[in-house]
Amino acid sequence: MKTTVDPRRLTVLKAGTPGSGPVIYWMSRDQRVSDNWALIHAQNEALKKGRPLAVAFCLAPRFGEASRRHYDFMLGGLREVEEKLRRLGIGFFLFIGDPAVTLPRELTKLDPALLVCDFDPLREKVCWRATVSAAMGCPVVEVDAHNIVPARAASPKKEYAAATFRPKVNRLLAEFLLPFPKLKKHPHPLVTKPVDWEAVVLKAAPAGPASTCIPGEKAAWKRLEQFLKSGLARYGDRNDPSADATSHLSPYLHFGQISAQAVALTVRDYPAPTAPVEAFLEQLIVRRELADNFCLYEPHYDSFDGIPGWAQKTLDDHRTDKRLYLYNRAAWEAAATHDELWNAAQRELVATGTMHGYLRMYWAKKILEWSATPEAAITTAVYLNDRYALDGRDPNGYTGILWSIGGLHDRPWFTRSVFGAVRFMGGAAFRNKLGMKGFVKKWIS
Ligand code: FO1
Repeated sequence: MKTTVDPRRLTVLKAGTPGSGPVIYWMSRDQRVSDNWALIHAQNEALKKGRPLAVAFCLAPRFGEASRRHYDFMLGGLREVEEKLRRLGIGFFLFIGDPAVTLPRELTKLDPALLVCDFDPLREKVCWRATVSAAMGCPVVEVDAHNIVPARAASPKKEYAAATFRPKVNRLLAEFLLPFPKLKKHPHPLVTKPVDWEAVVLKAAPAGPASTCIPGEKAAWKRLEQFLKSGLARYGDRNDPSADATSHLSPYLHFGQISAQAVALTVRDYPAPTAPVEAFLEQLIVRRELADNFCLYEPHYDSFDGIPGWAQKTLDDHRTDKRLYLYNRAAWEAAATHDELWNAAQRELVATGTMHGYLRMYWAKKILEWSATPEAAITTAVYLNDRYALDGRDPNGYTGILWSIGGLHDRPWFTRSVFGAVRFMGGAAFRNKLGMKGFVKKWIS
């Protein structure tokens, strides 16, 4: 069993001079104790140096459009992290404030021997890591704990489609899709003050509706077991929103409460027909890692400038086409359109923080069809997804929206009004799905 972390997962952010204190893992994207390469690497280094080990999480009171439900879900998972770490003799610090300011101040006090951070291609995180590593005196190493094939190893450049990316990932899969080493009880225990979670929620979490999904590693694995038993075999029906054949794992994957690698190993070894297993692994591995590839190499990953050239041109050519309906952000947010299927999807999103994957495409494509410009459509879709979706503010979300509205990772189709050659999706795709009437009735009545 390989216990060291593959060097292709590591990026040195700062050479630095080791301090006299513990090794610290600044946890951010991968908020779990099990199956976490960043934590495994931090423990390996702490054992080598004979030092204590601690995890630090910095709670940013504002993170994009995130609301109460996101903080509830995230903090619920972090409580479990603190408990599991305590049983392993690993410390846990929860800091509150802007990470770029709070972490240098608080971490310097601990004089770390090494600072480990996890990989995240989004610009806020890139900026946090750059500021923190510049401010720290100790060595700083980034570990890609989110992807099975590390993003930087999968490809050195922006890929244009799954077709060009898939072979690069598959070629490396055998070296990376391996079981995780177990964390050890740390021989140099560090006992930290228990976090007063009630105070944290009151002090830091923004207002808004509470979370409806049960958070944390345990709940994530329960969800996976349910999916294996009742959804996986029917994954072929995943595009039928009423079939309920999807995994519902995306909020847990987004907050890193379960490892995609651990999910992939579990699904791959589960006795189920090959076709749905392959289809699920394609989404979990190729599509998800393609989203990180896109956000890592495309700075405009959430705007019109990030979509392919052919799509920018075709949308420009159809900029003056007449829009049969025109809605502004307030109307979209209030689900006050003429289309009751769209309204039902938006109401489900606002009420539960989730929306069925296939409906998401329809939802985004209608925003293109009935917004004044493609730029406004992207801004609206990003805002609504980040504000309400539990798995918003994620590379998957930005890539999904640009796929729907701007043909990202897709190809030109038959030209039509407003869309140009961007793939169209009409209501007919759903009308004949038996469950849709019930879905609309549920959310519109
Ligand atoms: N990461 C942090 O390190 N600190 C935070 O306070 C924080 C808040 C947060 C709220 C909503 C959300 O969707 C994500 C949030 N994240 C936070 C980042 C998250 O851990 C993920 O890394 C990214 O959103 C996905 O790349």
